[in-house]
Amino acid sequence: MKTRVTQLLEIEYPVIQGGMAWVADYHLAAAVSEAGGFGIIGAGGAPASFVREQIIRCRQLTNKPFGVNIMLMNPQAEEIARVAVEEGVKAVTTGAGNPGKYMAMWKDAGIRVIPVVASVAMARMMERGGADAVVAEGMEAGGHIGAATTMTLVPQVADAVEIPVIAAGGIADGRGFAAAFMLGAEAVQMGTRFVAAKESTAHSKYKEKIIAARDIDSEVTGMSHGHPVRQLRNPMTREYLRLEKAGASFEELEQMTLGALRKAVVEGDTVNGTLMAGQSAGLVKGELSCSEIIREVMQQGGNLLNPEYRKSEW
Ligand code: TUI
Repeated sequence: MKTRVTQLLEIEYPVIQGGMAWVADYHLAAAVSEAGGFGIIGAGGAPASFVREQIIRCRQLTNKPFGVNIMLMNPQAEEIARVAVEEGVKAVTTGAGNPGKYMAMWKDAGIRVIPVVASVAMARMMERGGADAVVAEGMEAGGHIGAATTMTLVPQVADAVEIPVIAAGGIADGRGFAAAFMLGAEAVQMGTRFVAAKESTAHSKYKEKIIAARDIDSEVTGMSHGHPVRQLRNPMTREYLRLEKAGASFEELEQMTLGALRKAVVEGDTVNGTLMAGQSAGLVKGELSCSEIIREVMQQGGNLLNPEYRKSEW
């Protein structure tokens, strides 16, 4: 299937894997790219040296293009931005901030720049700054989120910019894929579905929680201090929300979640860990390989779209 995004990234299918901190390592990224999608190494809060190592290892597993996601709140974001240039990755996606100051450097190096945005204003700003595409991520997504839903954000971003739009947030199967295209997207990004992939090195207990999750099993913490994070409900979120309601300070709450994502992903601590996941966890029914996931999404999504979808060639 051909869209402006498959052409931009030189991939077979318009399916992009989210750059999830701790989860999106070179194993997952290489598996998604090998399956014809676009794999992404998530830098999260990692140091630049770790990200470089991940890129090198990914290249040993696949000759296909892949990218790096830079979480802009990482204190080493600037160094990682340079590592992406030095290692010559195909594309950079960014999250949780404005990547404006790095864009010229990436463009000069021929890297495709795809900021993740949660608003129309940010999408417009990114287009003016030279972005090649944007990921419009709705609040159904896991992790750090904005306020708009995917259903409302994607068409408004698609109307506001000329560059291609990639839909994210709440998409986990072919129905979500087809719906995203109907809203004006030319690719989808999925995170939660790939956390539970066979090639994902996330702890089995974390994967099991995603697979067992129902529609209403996620919570948003941190709303009161402007850092909303969607994750699966567990004793940690219950305590966090209790403290937040009681007026606990940002610092106090931060202390509670320090290292909690690692606890969930690496140690499988489902009690004290942050089990980041989107609302689409309720759609994830089992642990499939990346290739099986992409094949299923494309088959179901393609059947739903064809022949109505006119922007793409089949
Ligand atoms: O970035 C994400 N999702 C994330 S980042 C992350 S790491 C983390 N770990 C613990 C606590 C908090 C975060 C986990 N999940 N998605 C992309 C995204 N970007 N969603 C929303 C935004 C965003 C928000 C504000 C993008 C730009 C923005 O601009 C603000 C500004 O600078 O004007």
